[in-house]
Amino acid sequence: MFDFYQVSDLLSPEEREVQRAARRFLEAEALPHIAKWWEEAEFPTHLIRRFGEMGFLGPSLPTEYGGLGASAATYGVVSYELERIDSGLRSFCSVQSSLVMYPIWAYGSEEQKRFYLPKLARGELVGCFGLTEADGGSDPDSNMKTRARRDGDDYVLSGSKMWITNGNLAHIAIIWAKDEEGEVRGFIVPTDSKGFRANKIHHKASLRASVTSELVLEEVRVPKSALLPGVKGLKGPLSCLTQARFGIAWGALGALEAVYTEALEFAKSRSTFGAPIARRQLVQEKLVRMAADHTKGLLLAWRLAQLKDQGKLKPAQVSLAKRDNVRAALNGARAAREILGGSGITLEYHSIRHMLNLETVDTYEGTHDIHTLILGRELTGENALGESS
Ligand code: TGC
Ligand code: FAD
Repeated sequence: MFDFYQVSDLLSPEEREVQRAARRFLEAEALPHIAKWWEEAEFPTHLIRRFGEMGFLGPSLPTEYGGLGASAATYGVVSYELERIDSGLRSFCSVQSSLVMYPIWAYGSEEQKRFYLPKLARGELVGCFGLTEADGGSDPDSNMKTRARRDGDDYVLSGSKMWITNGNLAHIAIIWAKDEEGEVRGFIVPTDSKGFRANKIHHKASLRASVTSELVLEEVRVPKSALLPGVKGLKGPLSCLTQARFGIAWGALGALEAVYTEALEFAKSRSTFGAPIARRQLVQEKLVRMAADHTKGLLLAWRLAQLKDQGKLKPAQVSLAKRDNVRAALNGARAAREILGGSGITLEYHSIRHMLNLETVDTYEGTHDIHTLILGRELTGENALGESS
């Protein structure tokens, strides 16, 4: 494991053991097959229950609801190990843990928590999170056309969602819609409801080992007990994004470790002009940049986990870590691909797969530039996002 500043010494023995166990499991069960799954645009559904057994699904939630009551860093190291194999595996677990289990835990009724959370933790049920719509995901408030109309004891949902991870795998969808007062509300919608349709998005050149879908809701009727009663307004979905972005800040570094170690090994064994390319200053500069970014990113992620456990975490701090760690991983993957030369364009090596995946990771959960503007607003008090924000 690459850990230049021994950040793992800052983890508890339990956190280190979770990380070791996750690495052992994923190296045995996923690493040998990931290139094939990615090439064939296949998500390994047979691993979902195994992820549950390993405690990858909602580890931070209390044990009474099926979680492990684990620390923030535990969720972090699990995300790291998953994304060290592929961003698509981390995405599956991010959505299930942070975007489906978290809102049910934070905003659900006791009945909803007891019914859904243990099944989601075991991987018996899969969820997805529908916030983004086709007209501009960066501004989910102004662009939200999905509506929830009250009709007696029911709500009737109409609209569509775009780019939804796990959409075609999910048994339930957390759908964010505006009610008749124009307030954003969250609903737990069974995907076998009449009028609900998921259309798989094909021809992706990124995150291919992950299912991405369009969701269509045509007058989908759900009982009022499907409403998440504990939150109103955009802060509902945005608070879920804070949880997921925290995991991504760790996860991206797993991908960066994978491409760095691959490029380092290649550079040591590849000789041109009478010496290994690892002896060349231009190659060393790229490797040093990757190692430095990984080291700084890990310290950032670890400190963020402490702040999270202490209840002091600010969303803008998460924006900084998501923005910088993902861009560092993307730049590292591009450099690793370059060090590998022609070999770097094939799926025999991992770097180009990580590089292409990280293009999505740089875009979802708030694009790089949106996080820049969130941080700019935090630092200056001036809003450069635009008129409606
Ligand atoms: P703004 O005025 O900033 O905020 C509205 C209310 O929300 C609160 N808030 C937050 N709360 C918790 N966590 C956060 N990160 C929060 N950010 C804001 C805020 O305090 C306010 O509360 P209140 O009580 O005053 O009402 O709203 P805005 O319209 O100006 O928002 C702008 C912006 C840019 C921050 C927001 O729209 C944004 O984050 N846009 C990016 C959208 C995004 O990230 N979408 C991701 C969709 S899900 C996804 O990509 C899943 S990929 C999963 C995978 O496969 O891994
Ligand atoms: P837009 O918002 O249209 O942005 C286009 C470009 O304009 C970007 O470069 C952006 O940075 C820039 N831009 C936008 N506004 C500004 C501004 N004010 N100033 C400067 N530049 C600006 N969403 C979900 O709800 N659930 C999911 O599970 C989910 N999974 C996803 C999986 C994949 C594979 C992908 C690709 C996306 C997923 N998303 C999901 C959606 C994702 O969150 C959005 O793609 C993202 O928020 C950006 O929205 P957009 O694609 O509509 O781009």
